[in-house]
Formats: sequence, C-alpha cells, structure tokens
Amino acid sequence: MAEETIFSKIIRREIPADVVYQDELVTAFRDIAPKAPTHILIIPNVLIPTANDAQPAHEQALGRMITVAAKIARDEGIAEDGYRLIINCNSHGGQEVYHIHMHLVGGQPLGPMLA
Ligand code: DGP
Repeated sequence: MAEETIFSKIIRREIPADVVYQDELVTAFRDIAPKAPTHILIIPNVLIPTANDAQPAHEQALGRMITVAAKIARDEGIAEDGYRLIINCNSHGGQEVYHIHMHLVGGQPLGPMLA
C-alpha cells in the first residue's frame, strides 16, 4: 500500500487548499508556490504515487485529468493563448509529492521547460 501524502488530505478537505474543481474522480487546486499566473494541480482522488504506477483501472481518472485541465484553462481564460500540462515522475523528473499530479501552467509565455 502506498503512503498517503498531503494531497489526500486536500482531497478530503482536511487541510486548506484553493480547490477550483472536484468531482468523483479528480480534484484540482492552486499550487502553493505558483510558477506562472495560473498554476493549478489536477490529481486523481485515488492514490497513484507516480506515472509508473498507472494501471488500466486508472484510465478513467487519468483521462478525466486532461478534460478537467482543458475546462479549467477555459475558465481561467488561458485556453486560446495556450498553456502547458506537466507530470513529473520520480527524482530525475523532479517529483516532490508522490501522489500523481498534473501541473496546469499558463497565463504568460513559458520558457522551454517549466514545472
Ligand atoms: P512536483 O515537483 O511535480 O512533485 O510538484 C509538487 C507541487 O506541489 C509543487 O509545485 C508544490 C505543490 N505543493 C506541495 N505541497 C502543497 C500543498 O500543501 N498545497 C498546495 N496547494 N500545493 C502544494
């Protein structure tokens, strides 16, 4: 069994976070240390530690993360100019929190890499 992270507490609303979207599969909230005017994390409600742990049974939640990202981008007014979706995996990928998450970053032109 993978160990819960602080993100499980955010899903259950046990600690404060600026949650912008939640449904039965995913939760989205503003990053605590934004690297762009819009920086939102989209996570599955089920604990999947890294991209390496993704299973066929997770495909609905993982797919929902992208459709929700697109909805949030529209809501934030950044869809037309564009944005970046990033999933970091393990140490070389720069992953700090071991509950898979998609960064939605935008609101300004982005450099070659930003996460
Ligand atoms: P990564 O390096 O891909 O694992 O990114 C983890 C991100 O999670 C990082 O941008 C900061 C954010 N983060 C970490 N702890 C918290 C928290 O307690 N609340 C919120 N809103 N964001 C957090």
